[in-house]
This record gives sequence, C-alpha cells and structure tokens, in this order.
Amino acid sequence: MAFDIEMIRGVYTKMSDTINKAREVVGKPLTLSEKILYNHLWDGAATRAFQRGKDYVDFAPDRIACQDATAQMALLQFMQAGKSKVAVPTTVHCDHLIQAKEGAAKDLKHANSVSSEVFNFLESVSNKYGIGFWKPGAGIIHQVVLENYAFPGGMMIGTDSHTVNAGGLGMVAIGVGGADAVDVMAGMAWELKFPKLIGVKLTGKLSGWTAPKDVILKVAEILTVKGGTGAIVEYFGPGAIAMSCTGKGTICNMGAEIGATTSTFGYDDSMDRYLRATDRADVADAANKVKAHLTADPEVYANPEDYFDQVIEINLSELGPLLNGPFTPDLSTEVGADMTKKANENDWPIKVEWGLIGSCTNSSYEDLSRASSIAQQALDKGLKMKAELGINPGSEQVRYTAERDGILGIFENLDAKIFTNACGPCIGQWARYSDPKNAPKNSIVHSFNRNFAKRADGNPNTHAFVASPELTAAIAVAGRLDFNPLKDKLINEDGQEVMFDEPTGWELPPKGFAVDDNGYLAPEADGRHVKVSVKEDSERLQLLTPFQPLGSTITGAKLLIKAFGKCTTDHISMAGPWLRFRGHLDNIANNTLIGAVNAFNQKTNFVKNQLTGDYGGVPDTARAYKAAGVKSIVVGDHNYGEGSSREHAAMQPRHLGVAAVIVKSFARIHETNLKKQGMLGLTFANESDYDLIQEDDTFNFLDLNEFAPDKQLTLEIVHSDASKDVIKLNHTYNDAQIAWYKEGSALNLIKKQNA
Ligand code: MIC
Ligand code: SF4
Repeated sequence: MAFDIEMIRGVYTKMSDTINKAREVVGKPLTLSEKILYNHLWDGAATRAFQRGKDYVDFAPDRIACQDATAQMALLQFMQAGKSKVAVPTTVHCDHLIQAKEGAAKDLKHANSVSSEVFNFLESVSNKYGIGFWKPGAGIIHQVVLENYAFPGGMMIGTDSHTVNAGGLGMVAIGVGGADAVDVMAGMAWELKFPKLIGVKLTGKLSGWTAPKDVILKVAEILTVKGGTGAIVEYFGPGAIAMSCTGKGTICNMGAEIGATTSTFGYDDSMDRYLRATDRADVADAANKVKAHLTADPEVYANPEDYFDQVIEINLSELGPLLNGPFTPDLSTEVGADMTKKANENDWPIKVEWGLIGSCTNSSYEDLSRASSIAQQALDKGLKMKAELGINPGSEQVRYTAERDGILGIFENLDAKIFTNACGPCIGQWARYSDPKNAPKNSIVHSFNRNFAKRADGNPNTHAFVASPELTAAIAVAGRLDFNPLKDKLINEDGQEVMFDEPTGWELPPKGFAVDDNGYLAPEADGRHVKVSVKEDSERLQLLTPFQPLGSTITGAKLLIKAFGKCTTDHISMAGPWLRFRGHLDNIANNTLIGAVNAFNQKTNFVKNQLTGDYGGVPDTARAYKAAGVKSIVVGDHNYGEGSSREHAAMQPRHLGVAAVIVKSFARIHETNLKKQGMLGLTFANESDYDLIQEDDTFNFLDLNEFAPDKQLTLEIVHSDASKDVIKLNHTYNDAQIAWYKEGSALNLIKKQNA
C-alpha cells in the first residue's frame, strides 16, 4: 500500500475541533498555514496563540521522506537511536546517486553497479525499520511524493530542501536535516519556530508562454534568495485556482530558493483532479468533506493585509516568461531585448549549448507535454536543434505514460537524451566534461531550481539560467539566450523564416496514468531479523562515533576561514562527485568548505594555518588544528548555508574540530543542523564586526558557561599584534537546543534518554 488513507482520515477527523480551538485562541480568522500548523501540534489542541517568528513549537508531522544522498546519514543516526521501527510513515527514495551520461538504460545499470553498496544498505535499513523503499530509477523524491503521499492539509518533513514541493497538493511540507527526521522517526516531537506568513495573491490567468515557473521566478526576483526566511508563503486568488496541481508544485518547490520554510496552496479542483488521476479518489473524497478547513477562512483572502505579515500581488495576465540566472536563482531577466542588453553588459555567453528539462521542480506530465509541443513544432517546421537537449522524467509513472503517449518519442526525434528518472544534472550528476575545472565558458538553460556556480557540471564557467520547460525547449532549438519566442523568427533547414506557436499541453494524461513497475518495495511487517552490515573498510559507508561535547570553555580557537560573499551548502559540502561519500563522514569531510572564498586572498581552498604559517586546503588545515588539540572557527557573510538541507555541511566541520560558525545571518535549515550537531551557530550582534576578523585571529569565548536563551555571548578576538576586540554575538538557542550543545549533539541526548 502506497499511502495510508486511515492516517489521512485521522488528520481530517480532528480538524474541526483543533481549528475551532485555534481560531478561538488566535482571536481571528485563520490562514490555511495556521490551520495546518495548529492541527499538527504535538500536545493536541492549542491552549494559546503562538507568536510568529518567535515561539518554538513542537509539531507532530504525518510523514517523512528521505532521499539517498541524505538518507544515509539520517539512517546511520537513526540506527543509533535504539528503536526497532520508525514511529511515523517514512519512505526512502534513490534518486541523487545516478549519473546522467548516455541515457537511462546504461546510466541506471552503471549506478546500480557503482553504488550497489549504498543502495543495498538503504534497502536493508528500510526493510528493517519499516520504511518504504523506492528503488533507483523509480523517480525523483518530490515527484514521487506528490504522486503517492502528499495530501491536502497534511504536514510532512523530508531530508531535502525541496520537500516543500508537496505544498502543490496543499500540504505544509518542510525540508529538514537528517537529525530532525531522526527525532520524528524515533517518536519524538519536531520543533520549529512558528513561521511568519507571506501571502501571495495571484490575479489574472496564465496564458501563452507564461508558465507556473515564471510565477516563482518573479517571486524570487521580488523576495530574493533570503526574503522568505522563516516564513510560509501561502498562495491564493483566482490565478492560483486556475493553475494545475503540478504547476502549484513547481511554485512551492522553488520556495526553497527564497529561503521560505515552505509554501502552500488552498485545496481546489485542480487538487481533486490530480488526486483522482493518481489513483487516490478516496483521498479526494475525504478532502472534499472537510474542504472549508483546507483553505483559509474567507475573511483572510478578502483582506490579506490583516492576516499576513507581508502581501505580494502578481497579475498573471501581465507576467511574461523569465530567465533567472546566472549563478543565483533570484536574478531575473525578461526574454528578448532585456536579455540581449544584460548579456552584453555582463559578458554572458549568448550561445546556449544545452537545454535540460527535468528535476523535481519541472518534470511532471504537464511539463513534458508542454515542452514536447515545442519540440514537435521544431520537427514540423524543419528547425534543427542548435543546442543539445536532455530530459529527466520525474517518475517512472510519468516516464511510462509519456512514452506511451508519444511524448518521449518527439524528444527522441530531435536527438534528445532521455536520462534516468532521477536528479541527474540538477545535482551535478552529469558526465558532461572529463575535466570540468578547465572547461570553457558557456551558457546552459534548464528547468531546474538551482543554478549556483559549478552545480550542474562542475564547470565554474558554465552560466546556468533557470526557465520553464517550454521556454527551455524553445531556447534549446534556437541556441540563443536572448531568443524571444513571442517575437523572434528562426530560419529553418529550407532557409524559410518560421515562428513558434504558443505551447500547448495536457494538465493530466488524457488516457490516464499507467506504469508497469513503479519501483516501490514495501518493508517487512516485522524487520527485526533483517541484518544491516557496514564493512569496516568501506569507503562509502562509516558507522558514526558520537561527537564529544565542546564544553563550557572555548579558548585559543583559531580562524579556519573567513568566507567571503555567497557561501551555500554547495560551497560548504559540494555535491556532484562528492555525493559518493555521503555515508562516510571522514571521507566526505575532505571537501569541507573547499568552495568557500577566503576573504583574505579571494581564493578557494587556500587558507593560512596559523600554527605553521603555511597556506593549504581548508580540510587539511582543519585536520592540523584538530590534531594539535586546537578548536577552530568559521566566519561567514549573509544567508550562510543557503540551499540544501544536507547536514553534512554541519557534521563535517564538527568532525574536523570546528567549534563555532559565526556569520551575519543563516539559512534556517543550516542553522538548525549546526545546533543538532552540538556546535555553536552564532550571528554578529553588530554586522560590521565581520570586518574586525583578521587572518591570524585567536578567539576566546568569555561567558559560554552562562549560555542561556535570549542572552548574548561575548567573544574576545585576539589579533596577531596582541590587540583585542571584544564583541557580542546573538544566538537563537532555546533550552532544549542548549541541552543538545551540552550533550555534544541532539542524537547523544536521544540515546541518553532511551538508555
Ligand atoms: C539539492 O538540491 O541541493 C539537494 C541535493 O537535493 C539537497 C539535498 C542534498 O544535499 O542531498 C537539498 O536540496 O536539500
Ligand atoms: Fe534532486 Fe535537484 Fe530536486 Fe535536489 S533540486 S531533489 S537534486 S532534482
């Protein structure tokens, strides 16, 4: 059984009471986000209203989803928690570890052979602990979750930042680090700071070349990569209702790119249609009975300013297709003339070499069908592809259906490569170059969500732009970044001028979805006898050793690196080739912060070892400090740790002896990950104190023994000329989180409590 209808009915049954109670304590009509949050309180119905952006609240999520690259560390931790079964329905999805090279058949075979050790580990741990397992090739976690598990009004967490995709089906779905998932798997509450709420009113209607993707590209432009931090974005209005469910998923998916806790939409007909099309009529029926609880109260949508902390309005009828990039998902440019101008000014290569369609953001049946309508026109109008085209379908169900309906065949007639139903190039699993570091400057366009430097192909000179699938297809045909399909003509093979007509497509397959083997393996009812083995000498997997508490005195700590500018989780723990070590902490630690730019020399992976005066790589330098018994400190800029949920970005520095990460501001998931691993994640009380930090600095915490909620910490910075600065640091630790710090990690605390 893929989903649990009884569990869903249970969520709906208690809604009436909990929501009425919540309305009473809040004292006014409720947004959808509040309804879902208050219906999932760990302690049952609310007894008081929570302060948005302030109160830490315990929640009881309905589900957990993990993907192969993060599940390894999550499950290695869960195995230590001393439980025989997961407490909440959980699934593991194998999608990140499959490299795109020659096409699905060969690539999947290759992945199954090179990563068999990891896949077998995940499969056996899943079987042992009652976790549903989706095999390599079954699809991308978030597409599979939308098709099988997401349900209106539900709450889930997932060890991937794009878990938020399930907001397309009216969930509050939130990306977390593995240690957070372990809490819930172990039957404990999940803690979150009660989010702020941003309302986005969509008026007008999408048409022509404008797609749901353009809505979120626009929102990213307005809010920037950190504008959603700490907030749930709730979409509503006539434009929202008119959009498909998977289109809503695209919008929610990229909420991760603006740092939002999650995004969601009220229940409507598009969700009813999608549930029925994906064989869940019983969920649709149950949802229809509690419809009023699955959207905000009418007063909220009538006067949104009174209920949301911020309101944005976008008229879809006026929105045109956008291209966001390069190197950051919030830099948006309208197609055509604007792009010509900006590309010339900034020296972005106009020639486009690849168009890539797929990723969890845009790999639905509707996405493929709309892009294929452009591909079909290219064939009909005698146009030759100017760029190469690659496709990653979102799931085996989407792939099978799209193949049956001739959609994949259209792409193949254009010589497109159909890659595995997996993340592929989106996560750097793309064998594009043999030597990416020295590869030439070029542009690519893709329908993914992230376009940080080096992400897709490891080439720092690749300029990646994010667009809708249909625009990606058109640009791949034209081969130009500044191609405007609404206006520009192309010359076909016969020398004639031709133009594209508007894309068309199907929201859902007219003949219904079909699939032969969806790739799901149910766990045994009682898996206690299942053996999980990890080889001593494995280079892919390593059992964890508990972290030692850092203690209440940290003195004589050395600066490891002062990171300059953007420092995402890709800079802290790169993906691509390093994904192979996601289950082996010591091996993956060798990539720690190698992508971060050293503020003192603008170089990557080149920092001063204060003990020897020599310069070297970050991991080696950290290991040298650790070997000498010296703790180290990482300093960073704004939105440090933006991007992925990967807790490796916290565990690796922890493993290498970093005691504190001090920055101007954090991305939410990363900050929590640092806390979970028993480290100090702190922010400058005075942002400009960042400038005080020198290359040869030594740090002494002056009042760590008084570490307490809402109380600043004091740091003494000793410079090489013996002069000193004393600064204040802010933190957001509550009592429970300080207890994690004192025990050395949250996991140490769970183990202690279970013992
Ligand atoms: C990503 O898109 O960066 C990832 C890979 O899916 C990550 C998770 C990971 O690092 O494994 C994410 O978004 O959380
Ligand atoms: Fe996979 Fe890319 Fe989605 Fe992350 S963003 S889950 S790597 S497809």
